[in-house]
Amino acid sequence: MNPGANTLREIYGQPEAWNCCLRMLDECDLSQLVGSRHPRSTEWLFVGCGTSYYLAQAAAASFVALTGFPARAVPASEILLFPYLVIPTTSAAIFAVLISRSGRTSEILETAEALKRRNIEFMAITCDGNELAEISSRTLRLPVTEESTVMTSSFTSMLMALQYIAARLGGSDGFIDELHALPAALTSLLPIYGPQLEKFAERSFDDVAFLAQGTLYPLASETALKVMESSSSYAQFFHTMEFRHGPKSIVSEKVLVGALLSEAGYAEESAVLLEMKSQGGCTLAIANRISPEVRSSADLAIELDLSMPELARLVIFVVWGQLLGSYIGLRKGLNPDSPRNLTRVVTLAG
Ligand code: F1P
Repeated sequence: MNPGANTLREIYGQPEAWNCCLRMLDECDLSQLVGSRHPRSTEWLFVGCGTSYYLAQAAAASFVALTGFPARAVPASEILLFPYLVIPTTSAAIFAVLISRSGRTSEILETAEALKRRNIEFMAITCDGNELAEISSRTLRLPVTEESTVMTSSFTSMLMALQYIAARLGGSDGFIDELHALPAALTSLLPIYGPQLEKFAERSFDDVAFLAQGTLYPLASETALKVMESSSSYAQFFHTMEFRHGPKSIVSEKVLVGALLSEAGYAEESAVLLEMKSQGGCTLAIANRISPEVRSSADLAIELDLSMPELARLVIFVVWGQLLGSYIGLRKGLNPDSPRNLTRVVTLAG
């Protein structure tokens, strides 16, 4: 099989994967999963490792935005190593959401056991099921099959499903209609920007940084992780405005600065990207609408031009980093399907 064939098939297959998940969610009795654990009376705590941790962050932010109640995200290791910081003895009731494509990551399985010991209820969301589905009495298993080591369609599908649940709890049926428009939206964007990213990936960089704020920040984190995993390149992520407070000293013509630009913060965030271009960096802008100034300055501009609200199109923001990572990996002669030093599941010996 050609290097990267699985990863690319899974990235380009996301519209179909999302359609399958939406069909399943429309049929699903979500009250069975969530029970009486409404965010009004219970703090939702999203937990994952690696890509699933950034997914947890994006889900928590979506949850806050859609329900108006607080929610947090932590890596599973924090619950295991520093439980008193994550769940202090006086904390209010907690409902945890354990996120794992494989359902086999040992930190997640140990977290499930630790929560059980403390009588903290949780639900699981997974693609493969495995041991996590056995431990958890409330499991949402999505119809997504991924062969690649790196998580692409599993990330976007699980995030979309958690947004779906948040919208149900928040009473935003209109938001669920917006999610149904995602597969067609991505189908029309992929043939435009896929080839442009493949061409863009011919350039080589010494350093890569992705920037975003608000609900887009976890997507910038995942974008950087995809570039690291799929191309064995070092990539960092920052809150966009924080990049000015020191990190910008890395900028040169061999540095790629990519920005996922929000609507609310467009003026301030795009000013950072323009500044990095003026300091000699190579820039990539991803936004729903791109202003003429950013378009003429950026080395690549990806304009989504979608009518749905920003929160509903979060998953579309990460697809370009998935492609960029894979295409850089291929250009470097690597196989993005099985990146160096990585395994599909991380299990730590006890
Ligand atoms: C999460 C994860 C991935 C990473 C690697 C190992 O797994 O850490 O983020 O790319 O392949 O697994 P999971 O708990 O979601 O299965």
